[in-house]
Amino acid sequence: MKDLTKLSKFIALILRHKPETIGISLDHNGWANVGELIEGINRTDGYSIDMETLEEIVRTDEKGRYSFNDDKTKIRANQGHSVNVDVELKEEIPPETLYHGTAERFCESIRKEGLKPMSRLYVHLSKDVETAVKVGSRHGKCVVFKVKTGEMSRQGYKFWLSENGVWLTKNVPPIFLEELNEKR
Ligand code: HQG
Repeated sequence: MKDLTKLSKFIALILRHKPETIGISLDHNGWANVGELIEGINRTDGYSIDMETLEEIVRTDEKGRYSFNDDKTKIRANQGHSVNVDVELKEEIPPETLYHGTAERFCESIRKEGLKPMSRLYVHLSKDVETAVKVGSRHGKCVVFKVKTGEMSRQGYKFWLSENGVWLTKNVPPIFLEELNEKR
């Protein structure tokens, strides 16, 4: 099997954070031109891609990170951006509880300031503890916070659900957070 992980990570970097790495830009809605993306990647040392491989990456990505437009002339990341684009997220009422996995070393600051988007546009929340553990473990020893999203929503905080099922919000004040680690 082809190892598409390296290419997929590079595409995430381009479509979420640094399109300029390959000399392209994203439009207002986060779309990149597919032809430009393929040419740009092929101009980069150590990377090569064709349309078939790009389609395979989009189709098989385990988190559904990317979408094509209808005629596959454009591609974008569904969430996770640091560049300021509007991916036309759907505002939705969240479930009563969502989860956020993070690293132990961030907890003191999170207890004080709540959850902030940091380098991204939104705070990312997971629908179950298992997913939150995976997300948090990317950063170090994992701690999971339970987020009282129902209460937040009733108080007027907005939530969006990305095309690939990630819950997003702008910030979570500490009063809506409850640490779960000691209970697991
Ligand atoms: C932490 C992955 C200190 C926050 C995942 C996190 C996700 C604070 C880190 C998506 C803080 C930012 C996003 C505060 C938040 N003080 N630290 N006040 N507030 N933090 O990677 O949520 O594989 O930007 O807890 O699956 O870990 O890329 O966010 O640990 O859905 O598709 O600051 O990325 O998806 O880290 O992950 P990140 P995240 P992909």
